Amino acid sequence: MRTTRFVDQASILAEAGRGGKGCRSFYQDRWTRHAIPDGGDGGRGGHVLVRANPQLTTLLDFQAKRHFRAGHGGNASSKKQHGAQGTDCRINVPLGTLLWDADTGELIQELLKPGDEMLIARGGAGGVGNASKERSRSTSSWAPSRDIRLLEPGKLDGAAGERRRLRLELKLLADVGIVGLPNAGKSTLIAQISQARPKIAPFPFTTIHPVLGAVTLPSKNSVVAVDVPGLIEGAHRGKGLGLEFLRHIERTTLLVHLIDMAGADGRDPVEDYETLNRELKLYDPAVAAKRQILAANKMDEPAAAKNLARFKKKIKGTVLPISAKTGEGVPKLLKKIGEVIARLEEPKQSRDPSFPRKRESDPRFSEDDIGI
Ligand SMILES: Nc1nc2c(ncn2[C@@H]2O[C@H](COP(=O)(O)OP(=O)(O)OP(=O)(O)O)[C@@H](O)[C@H]2O)c(=O)[nH]1
Ligand SMILES: [Mg+2]
Repeated sequence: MRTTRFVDQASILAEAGRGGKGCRSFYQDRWTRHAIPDGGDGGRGGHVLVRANPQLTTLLDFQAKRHFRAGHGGNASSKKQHGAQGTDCRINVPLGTLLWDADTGELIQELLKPGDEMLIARGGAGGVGNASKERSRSTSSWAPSRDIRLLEPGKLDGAAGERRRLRLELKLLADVGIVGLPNAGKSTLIAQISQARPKIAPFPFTTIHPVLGAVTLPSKNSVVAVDVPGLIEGAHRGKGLGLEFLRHIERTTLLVHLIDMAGADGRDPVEDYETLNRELKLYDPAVAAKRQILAANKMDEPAAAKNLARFKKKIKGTVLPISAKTGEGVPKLLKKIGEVIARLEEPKQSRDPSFPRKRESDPRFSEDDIGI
């Protein structure tokens, strides 16, 4: 599903429900005339939970709704009738969402698998009714008049529910990140290999947010690719669309580095290649050290063959010539992606989730496919 707007950060307030009031009531025993406590307990307040929902791909909904409240617990009544439990509130977020405590700045949890659920604000306990006091005493030493005096009135009230301010951050879960300068043909490639239909146009910054696509490999395995907006020289200083969307390639297993080999608008493919790697490094050395498959795009253009020969002389490593437009060379690229993924795949959980951008280097990095 394609959303019209992509949002990958949000702030929300979660308020769990208050516990219901316990009841203090007595009935008089018909024969002994003793007053017997029969007040029920208050119901627990509802919890607020966050759940990973694979149907979602953006945090857009949290621009409209930011305040989430669970239901309060019901009050108890006589005849040992307990109050109803407050309704839990479930917040659905896309896979790959990180939950941060907005007050302490601590990472609470990453939600990576469908159905992963995390309790973020606990509902208050229900108040204790006086019948519950009766249960804790031995029946033989039970004395009704003393019991009335001993019952602490404070305990009848339900406890307040937790209240928490959270920051949500989405880092898409994808296996393959397609990176390159603007106009390199990234969107053309993802449209060629998946059902994704991003906008394609002969000018830079056509893609303004990441686009996911499911790709079937020759081995029949399916992987998820992400097309991220193009980077330009100075992106780390906020030029162009900046590095804002690079968080979405942090979890990928490998990168397909696409180079416009036709050198449109007088661009030099070698320079383009170096610029992109430099910007990746300035963003996060661990991202720059990710395994890359180099693909020389636009090989259907007349100038491409000469440029490729020059490129190969300067940059060591394998370069796969392709045309994202005609599909030429694309099956070979998919085969290569399959081979590399099979070797590198591992659970997509960052090893140090509290400091996702402070990883020093990635030991999966090897030099045989790339030139850095
Ligand atoms: N001749 C030729 N043109 C291509 C090829 N791949 C892409 N193009 C053209 O290059 C232009 C840019 O393609 P896009 O796919 O939009 O490029 P992009 O890398 O997604 O660009 P941004 O979203 O701006 O970063 C379009 O006019 C495409 O038709 C190719 O293999 N051969
Ligand atoms: Mg694009």
